[in-house]
Amino acid sequence: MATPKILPFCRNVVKLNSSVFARFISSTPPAGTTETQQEQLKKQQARNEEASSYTELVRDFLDPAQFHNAVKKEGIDFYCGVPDSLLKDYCAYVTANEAQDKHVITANEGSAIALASGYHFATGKTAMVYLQNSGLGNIVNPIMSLASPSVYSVPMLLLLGWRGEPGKRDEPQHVVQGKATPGILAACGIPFQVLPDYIEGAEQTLYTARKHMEVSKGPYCLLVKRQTFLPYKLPPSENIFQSMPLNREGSVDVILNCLHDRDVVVGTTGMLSRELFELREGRGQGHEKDFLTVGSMGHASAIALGVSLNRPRRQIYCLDGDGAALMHLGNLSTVGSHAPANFNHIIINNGAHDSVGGQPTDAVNHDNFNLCQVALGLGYKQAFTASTPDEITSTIHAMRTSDGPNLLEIKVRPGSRKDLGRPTRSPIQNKGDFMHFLAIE
Ligand SMILES: Cc1ncc(C[n+]2csc(CCOP(=O)(O)OP(=O)(O)O)c2C)c(N)n1
Ligand SMILES: [Mg+2]
Repeated sequence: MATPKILPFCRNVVKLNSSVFARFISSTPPAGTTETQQEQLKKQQARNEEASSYTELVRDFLDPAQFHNAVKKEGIDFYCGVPDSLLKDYCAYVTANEAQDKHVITANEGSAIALASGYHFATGKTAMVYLQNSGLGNIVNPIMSLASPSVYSVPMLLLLGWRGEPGKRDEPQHVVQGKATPGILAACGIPFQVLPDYIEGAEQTLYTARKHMEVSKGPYCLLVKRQTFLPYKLPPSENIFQSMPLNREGSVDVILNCLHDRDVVVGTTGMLSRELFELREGRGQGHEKDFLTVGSMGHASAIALGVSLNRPRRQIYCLDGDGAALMHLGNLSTVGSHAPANFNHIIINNGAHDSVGGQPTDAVNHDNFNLCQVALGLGYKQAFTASTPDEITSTIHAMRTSDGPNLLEIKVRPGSRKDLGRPTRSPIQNKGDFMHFLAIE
């Protein structure tokens, strides 16, 4: 583990803080921020002003543009990874400002490590891989057996969103992962330090990272705490998803109208499961029919497969996301080859990682991207697409009356309610309720 180097300018920290303070309190919110973000920023500016000469109480933020320039100065000019909500402003900046051949959003984090390795083999240069710490599990194998200094020795800068950082409120799965994060990095032999939230500190840290990678010729990681970056909002992209009649929550509402009492639902990671939970509340229903896959992104379909193979008389509906389905696309092959007749895979496709900031997935290339062909090619019996309430309703009825596995891709527009809550039942309670429900013959 790297011990952070004492910064030469630490002695000037008060001077620095006051200059940052002056810059921050006098600045107008950056372009591209939403109204809520602007309000939050104004509140923070007011708090900073109240801090007055207690400059140590002033909160700093990293400007994504300044940070990106600093990254480039260290010779890094290729970026890949899977988006994260803590990194969303930086990811949005990279998505909006980097050329397509310099920035690749990969299907999963492990693939980003491999892609960064290929980039290094071809150019001799160092890439950045960004990811949420939930994705650490996905990178362990390619880090240990590909990038490690003792194997192929590939330098790469990991930018890791630290969900569940000790001392911060977060969901149970993130608390578990957050606590384990430094230990996992250490066990993988990856040196790391926290990314400072002010530009001079960030520059120094990037310099340290580069020097370290020059010597070790292996990965180096910067841990990003929540609210490190100033807001940066992705400019709206023009694609067919924007014009779809329903958003994700609207489509889940229509699906619920089509389900029967004993039908089983497995919801994917992110906002879909939160919306599913709230829709049930709104209907005055319990939550026992729904397994909410709060973590384990991409694995909802395998969970649903495990249920469907062992509860053949129940209809199983896996409500998946495009990003999640792509993350572990191999699951579709396993479903196709085991072919349970009661398996219904509904992929709510908004062409984006909507839950973590709306960065595009490969599904956004709707002209040459076809989930139905993939599913049929892997052994699903039927595959449909729909976008209106009527199409969804008639397709779900058709799926019910014929043997699966079935795939329904619902094209929706990105976006969610601003007041979306979080499930009030814990994962353990959810599991208990769900198992009771599955036990009913
Ligand atoms: C392994 C892993 N990587 C990244 C994340 C962070 N994450 C949570 S939801 C999500 C986006 C999911 O996109 P999609 O499946 O298309 O659903 P949408 O949010 O668009 O409804 C991401 C990247 C995670 N939870 N786990
Ligand atoms: Mg999506």
